[in-house]
Parts: sequence; C-alpha cells; structure tokens
Amino acid sequence: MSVPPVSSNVHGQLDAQIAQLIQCKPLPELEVRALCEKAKEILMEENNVQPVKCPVTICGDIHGQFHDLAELFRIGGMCPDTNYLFMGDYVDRGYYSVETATLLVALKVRHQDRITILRGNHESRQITQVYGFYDECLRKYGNANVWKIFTDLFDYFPLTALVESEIFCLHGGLSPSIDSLDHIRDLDRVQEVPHEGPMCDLLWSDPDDRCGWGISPRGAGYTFGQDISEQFNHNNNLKLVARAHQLVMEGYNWGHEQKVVTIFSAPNYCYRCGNMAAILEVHDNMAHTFIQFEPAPRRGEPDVTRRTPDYFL
Ligand SMILES: [Mn+2]
Repeated sequence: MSVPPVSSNVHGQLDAQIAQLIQCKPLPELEVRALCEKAKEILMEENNVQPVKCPVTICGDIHGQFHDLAELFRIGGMCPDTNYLFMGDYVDRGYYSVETATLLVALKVRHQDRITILRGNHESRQITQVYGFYDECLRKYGNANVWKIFTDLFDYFPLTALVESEIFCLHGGLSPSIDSLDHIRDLDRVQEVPHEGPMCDLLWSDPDDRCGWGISPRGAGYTFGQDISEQFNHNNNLKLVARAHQLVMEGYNWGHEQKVVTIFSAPNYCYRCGNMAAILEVHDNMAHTFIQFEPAPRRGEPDVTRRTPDYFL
C-alpha cells in the first residue's frame, strides 16, 4: 500500500473537523490552536481591501446562531461549491459562537480561495467579554484559552473586500478620515479594534437619511449620508457599498438610492426579533439575487425561502 501525500492527510483531517463542526460539535482546544495557527498564516497574507471574484455569495451578521448558519449553507450551497464572503460579527449574542467561529475558520484554512472572512466590531477582545463569546468559551472549555486564541486571530482578519472592483464590502461603513481604498490599504490592521479613528469607523459606522457625517448613537464610528456614499463610490469607481452591522427586518435593505445595501444574516436575531435573514448572490455577470430565509425549519414546517432576482447592477 502506498502512503498518501501529506497534503491529502491534512485535507482529510480538516474535512473530518468540518464534518464534526457542521454537526455543532466543538473541536478540542489543541485542535482549535493548530487550526488558528494555520489560519493566521493565511490571513496575514490577505489585503486590508481583499480582492474577491464573482460568483460569490455575500453574508452579514451571524452572531453565534450556528443552526441558522447551517441553514444558510443549506440554502446558499456549501463552501466550496459556493464561494462566500462574510462581513463579520460571527460571535456574541447567540449560544454557539465557538462552533460558528471554528467552522468558518476551518473552511478558510481548507478552502482559502473560496471563502473570505472580514472582521466585524464584535471580533474584539473588549466586546466579546461583554456580549457572550468569552463566557461561552469558559463554559465549553473550562478556561479562557480558546477565547484568547480566537481574539488573537481576529486581529488578522481583513477589514474590507472588493468584489470585481465594483462592490466594496465591509462590516460597518465609511469614515471621515478615509477618502480612498488606497488609504485603507495603508492601515496597520493587526491590532485590537481601536476606540476611534479610521479602522474603528470601518467596523462601526452606519448609513443615515441625513446628509453629511453625524455622531453615532453607538458611541463609536459615525453616521454618513447619501452625499458621502455617492462621493466615495464616485472617487473609487465603485457601484455599491455592501455592509452588515444593523438588524433589518427583511434581511436586506437598500439605502442611499441603491448606493448602499445592508445585509443581515441572523434570522430571528437573538432568538426573539422576528426578522428575516438574507444573503446576496452575485453572479458571473454581476447580476445579483437576494435570498431571504427564516430560522432553520423545524420538522413539519414549510420552507419559506424566497428568491428575489434584482438586475440592478
Ligand atoms: Mn456589528
């Protein structure tokens, strides 16, 4: 019998880990540590404005709602059959942040060119100590090691992505200190999310109906009006800003005369908001389709998935 090459052994182990994770079973601490070391090597080579090709399916907040992430993959197709771009906030609020973060990182290590995982404002040491991920790690592992491993890895996640030079994707929004994509490319992102400044704004800001820049009620980042979005898109030859970060009841919401779209992929957020979730499929020709979905159907309940083609781009 011949010995299989090392690479196929590694892929075999990763595939076994992904198969375990998709059943919502966490990996042992030592396996999480090894996985995150490999992920760090991959992520540190990525750009602050990571280029992405279509077709790709763009997703918003998940927030530890693992079973709804499994539903997202059931509806949108599993990675690598479908390419994915996730715009942050994998952890906190829901009960399965560990399984959610581990699965996405495992998919990144196994299929690095098929999945992009951006940083959200919750991929932070400070925020995860308040909103659930830290406590969940203590509960599931008996110590904070896995929390430390993941929050150290989050520092390497790219801040933004650019689909075919046309769709600019990020978790929060624009920043009064950033005019161009080149300015973002120059940031030193490998650090805890700062309390202010350009990197903070990209992960915290929200679009608003009022023109110009405004004070954010969140206490971090800014609000930005349609005039700001139009100027930024024009300056950088963009067609659209796609972002997440805000609960929207239909799962997606156009703003700024279709210069900005919000995508939110946690249905019935916090298990009580009653919202739909959505993902955005961007096809080969840049035409796109929003897919809305509700929480994973329980036995006997109908599938209420809705596909809404929209050939705006
Ligand atoms: Mn957020």
